[in-house]
Amino acid sequence: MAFRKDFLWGGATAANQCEGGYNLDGRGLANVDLAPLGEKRMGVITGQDKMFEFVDGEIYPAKEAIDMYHHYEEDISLFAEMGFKTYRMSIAWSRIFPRGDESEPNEAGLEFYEKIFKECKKYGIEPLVTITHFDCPMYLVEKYGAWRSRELVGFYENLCNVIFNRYKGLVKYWLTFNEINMILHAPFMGAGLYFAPEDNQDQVKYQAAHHELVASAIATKIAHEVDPEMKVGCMLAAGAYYPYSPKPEDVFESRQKDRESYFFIDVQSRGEYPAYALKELERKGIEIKMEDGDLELLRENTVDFVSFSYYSSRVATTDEELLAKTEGNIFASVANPYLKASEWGWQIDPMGLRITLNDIYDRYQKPLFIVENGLGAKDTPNENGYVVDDYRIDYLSQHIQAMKDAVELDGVDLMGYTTWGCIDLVSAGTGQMSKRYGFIYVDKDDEGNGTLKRSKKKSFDWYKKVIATNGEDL
Ligand code: BGP
Repeated sequence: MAFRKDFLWGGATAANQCEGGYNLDGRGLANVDLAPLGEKRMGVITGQDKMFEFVDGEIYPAKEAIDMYHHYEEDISLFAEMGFKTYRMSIAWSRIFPRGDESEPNEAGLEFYEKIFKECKKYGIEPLVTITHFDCPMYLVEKYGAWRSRELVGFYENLCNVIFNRYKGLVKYWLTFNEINMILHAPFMGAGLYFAPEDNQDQVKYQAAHHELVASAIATKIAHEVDPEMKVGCMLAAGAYYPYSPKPEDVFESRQKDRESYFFIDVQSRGEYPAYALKELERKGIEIKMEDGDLELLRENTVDFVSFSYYSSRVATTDEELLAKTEGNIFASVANPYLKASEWGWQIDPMGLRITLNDIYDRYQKPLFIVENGLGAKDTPNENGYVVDDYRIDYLSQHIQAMKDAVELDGVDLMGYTTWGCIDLVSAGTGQMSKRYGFIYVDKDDEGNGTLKRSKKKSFDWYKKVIATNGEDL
């Protein structure tokens, strides 16, 4: 058998993409509620942007999403029916601290997640909780400039103290920041950062990243103090870079691109700023302000496991003409002529997952956890309301086969796999409902119409079988 006996099979979601109930029981607003649709959604935002004159109608997707706020019992029972061993979800910071800088938490927010965790436990499902999945309370964004301010470290520490103590015994696995490297690519969506025209954006991003890295180390420290059973992981938007050609410059560029992402995990998992990063920061004229004790904190509180999302590999080149075609991609990647793409243009590369798993394992030698992977597709229910999603089954089975190869043939230590959007939810990148990943269909369209009724797709029974056979029968 390829996978461990206690392999953590499951699915993943994020609070604002599925919960809805954006203003219920005292929840405050967050950056992810107010990210604009269209091209600015993932991109750079300036301080003058109209999003700061918030109007109720513009809240999206958290306004309703798939209303898991009221459907969680039904949804978790469906996860249990598939045999989930784990459910990756995130807490919305602004449910627990509506402004973010209060000293006392909002009890109603804490109770909501407690109910969810207890519901999971009822079925023997181990929650895997992302502490921040891109979200930052909007009050902290406006008052402090989000993670550009050192004060955020203290507010995050307070959040961690509260949740670790409250959920001790209920939650064992935690992730500190979803796709921490996204701060470089989607600074507002990913970390609440927006810029004034005079800002040196790289300076702001790396300073904010330092604050997140310190906050992540503090979280790891507190978790281990509160309950030595707790395991804390970092989380990377992964996907190995291939050189476009064997030209040495392309090969070097592909390594540089990988390092851009690995930098974060090098700090979180090895405990220090790597030499290449120090040189690069110096070249860019970036000076990171650190406090006494920061380096020691980072060194002494490395993560227990390394988790990542994988959707596709990427391709790097130094060829200016080819590079010009990558503008607008969230990760600058040239199209790979050997791969097909999904209907949303994401290239499909199961072998790339095996390569990525090997790269990361070679680098860190810690247990790995794939916490996002999946196919975003436009599903159309047939006349019986049933979605025959063979394309999704194909995608997932090929990726699970690649995982198996990495474990069985290459010796990678893999602890679990949670597919992204196990129930249809709102897409982070497009803000649309029609980019679906789930085993469970949710009746809602891009205009917000629909009954929110849940129904099983063909992939539901397929995944159930995969879990029941611990990945033997794909
Ligand atoms: C990751 C995010 C998720 C998620 C996923 C799919 O970057 O962590 O929140 O949404 O990508 O992306 P999309 O929703 O744009 O298809």
